[in-house]
Amino acid sequence: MRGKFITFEGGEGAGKSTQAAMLASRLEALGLGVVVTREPGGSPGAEAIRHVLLSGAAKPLGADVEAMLFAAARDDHVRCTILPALEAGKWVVCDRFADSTRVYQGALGKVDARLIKSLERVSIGDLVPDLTLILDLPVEIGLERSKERRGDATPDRFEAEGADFHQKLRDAFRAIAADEPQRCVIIDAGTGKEEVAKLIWDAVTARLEPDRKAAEQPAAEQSAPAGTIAKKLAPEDPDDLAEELFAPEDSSS
Ligand code: T5A
Repeated sequence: MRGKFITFEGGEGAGKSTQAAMLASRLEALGLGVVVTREPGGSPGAEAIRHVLLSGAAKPLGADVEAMLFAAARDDHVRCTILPALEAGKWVVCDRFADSTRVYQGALGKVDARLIKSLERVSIGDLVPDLTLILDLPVEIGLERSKERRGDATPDRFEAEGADFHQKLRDAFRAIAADEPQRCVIIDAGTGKEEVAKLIWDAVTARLEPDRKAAEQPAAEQSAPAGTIAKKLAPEDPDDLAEELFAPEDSSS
């Protein structure tokens, strides 16, 4: 039985990584096999492209080229990580996906909609998330959270943009949710982690019935094999998600 594909979207500091980890733990507790992943990144090739994009190295090349690089990363991620996991019956929980390109490069970067569409067709084909959770909160709260988490580190390519940019991001994500209500649910992410997690769980259970799917799943699929990324997470420390999942490989080996 094919797994389900859930994506998290929203602005900076909305709590996507935190909630992706919390949701994965909850799905795993039902006995479902779960893979948590992220974009840009989520596969070795895509992680290499992530560095180019978030360092700002590609910014001088323009928004079209950045959109192509996000699509190249997505192509590798879909082929190497997402599709194999779904075909193995696992649930894939992904921190950002194609809506981020529509919003950051399309709505904000003014990349032509036809190019965005073509890149989507090449990189994801007919893969559409079963559910997209759009974490929505006032811009100033999200930026404050990002700042706190970053500490003394330099803001990345997109965190460094101004408040007006982030407000437009918020509006663009809300517009996608309004256009595609069958796929997207807006989640009020401005409250505490547990309250947000409850809203998310309510949406996931209403739309995807994980309890029923876990009961139907063959026993062989129920315990995810080693390598399921979410297995590495302790439910109480979702903030360590990125560090745990995507630590750079040892270049000496
Ligand atoms: N991008 C990405 C594009 O331009 N195009 C694309 O196609 C794609 C895929 C990715 C960047 O790339 C851009 C968008 C991004 O700018 P990233 O480092 O992966 O960069 O950054 P983000 O996805 O923006 O992730 P962030 O880490 O900034 O935000 P999250 O994941 O939404 O937030 P999270 O969970 O890390 O939480 C941030 C802090 O807030 C706290 C957490 O503990 C953490 O400290 N927090 C809360 N505090 C209070 N209450 C809550 N409810 C909280 N939830 C979390």
